[in-house]
Amino acid sequence: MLKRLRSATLIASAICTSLLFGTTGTAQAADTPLITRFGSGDFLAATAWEHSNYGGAYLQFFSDINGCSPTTPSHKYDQLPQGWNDKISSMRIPGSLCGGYAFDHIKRYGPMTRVDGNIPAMPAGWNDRVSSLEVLYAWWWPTAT
Ligand SMILES: [Ca+2]
Repeated sequence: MLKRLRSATLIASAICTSLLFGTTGTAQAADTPLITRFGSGDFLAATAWEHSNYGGAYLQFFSDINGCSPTTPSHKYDQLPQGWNDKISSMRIPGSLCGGYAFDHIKRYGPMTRVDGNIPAMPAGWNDRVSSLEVLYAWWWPTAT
């Protein structure tokens, strides 16, 4: 009986080990998938990367609203998906009429920095700092307080 229990434990631990190696071998860290789609809608408002020069895992911000204009609401992201807080190192804001404001804190609060077009490296002091984002008509200021 004891012998049987031992072998059952061995088999169970072998299965656990292979499962562990299986997941870590095929994906990146479990909390950071390579591509994360965030927000509803079909329109891409921004993309952010884990590393500078658009490297590593990336996060796509989707929106129900197409582009930016003085008459359309801005694209607001009050927080980032799990694993992305204080992690962004490069960004792209598509559309010449769109401008981005990246904030230090959630709910578009605290210090902010402007991010327009292609940003292969975040502005000085902003690497691994962004916690929320607003993309809006490039000539407007954000609505955050
Ligand atoms: Ca932050």
